[in-house]
Amino acid sequence: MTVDPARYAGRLDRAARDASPLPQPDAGPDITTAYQVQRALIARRVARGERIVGTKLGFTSRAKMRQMGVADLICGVLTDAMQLPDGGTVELAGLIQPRVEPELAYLLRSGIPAGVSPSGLWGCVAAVAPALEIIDSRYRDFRFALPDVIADNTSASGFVIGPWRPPDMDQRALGVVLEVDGWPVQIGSSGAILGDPARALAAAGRMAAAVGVELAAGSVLLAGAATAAEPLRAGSTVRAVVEAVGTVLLRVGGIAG
Ligand code: OOG
Ligand code: MG
Repeated sequence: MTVDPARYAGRLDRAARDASPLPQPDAGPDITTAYQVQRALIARRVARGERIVGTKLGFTSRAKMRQMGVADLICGVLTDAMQLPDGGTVELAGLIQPRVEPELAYLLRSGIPAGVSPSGLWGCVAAVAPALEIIDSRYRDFRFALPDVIADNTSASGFVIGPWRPPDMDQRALGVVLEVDGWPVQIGSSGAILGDPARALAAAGRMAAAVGVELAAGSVLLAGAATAAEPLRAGSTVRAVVEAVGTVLLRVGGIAG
């Protein structure tokens, strides 16, 4: 199937705005075309006044690959309209099938050069914070092949960042807990992120160069979920706790049912 990136982006954009999912494409785009669709999708948001504030990686942990049935790193774009304040409330109306996952966020001091040395890597990072990502596939039932989810801006929908702090702790094996209403529902380790989140930073440098995404100074990088994602439920409170890094909180609007 030949895919017209602008038309495909228009369909994905409308699906998100109408909160009405698309059926799985019979034969989606190839990976290169999928990133063109993603760029066209972001261009529509920018044309509406949204500002690009960061980049996200997806499928950096086995837990996520297993949950979604795919096995390759992907990257997407974050805009200011997707960000919620720490402790803020997300409304479910307007979303299709939102899920939440615990992440580490990095504040970039500079771009990450492709092939940067491990010691040079941390020089590109100003701060680290606990984060929650809200994902919401525009494909029915969260079912897609890899190019489809790339086109859909890697299911990006929202994100919350906790307090920033200097990235001076050893980040290879920090406990990560996703809590809903005080109960731990997913437990993992920062080591689940490619064995060491530093590898996610290096991968972001490589991927950004390969797919033409800019890792700007002052922008945010979400390194990818350390655990599987959980459905967002009305009236609940979600918290991510990352050992030695901190906690971040999200409230879900509506009444628990
Ligand atoms: C794609 C997004 C993956 C992550 O952290 O691995 C992602 C999806 O699960 O629909 O954001
Ligand atoms: Mg994620």
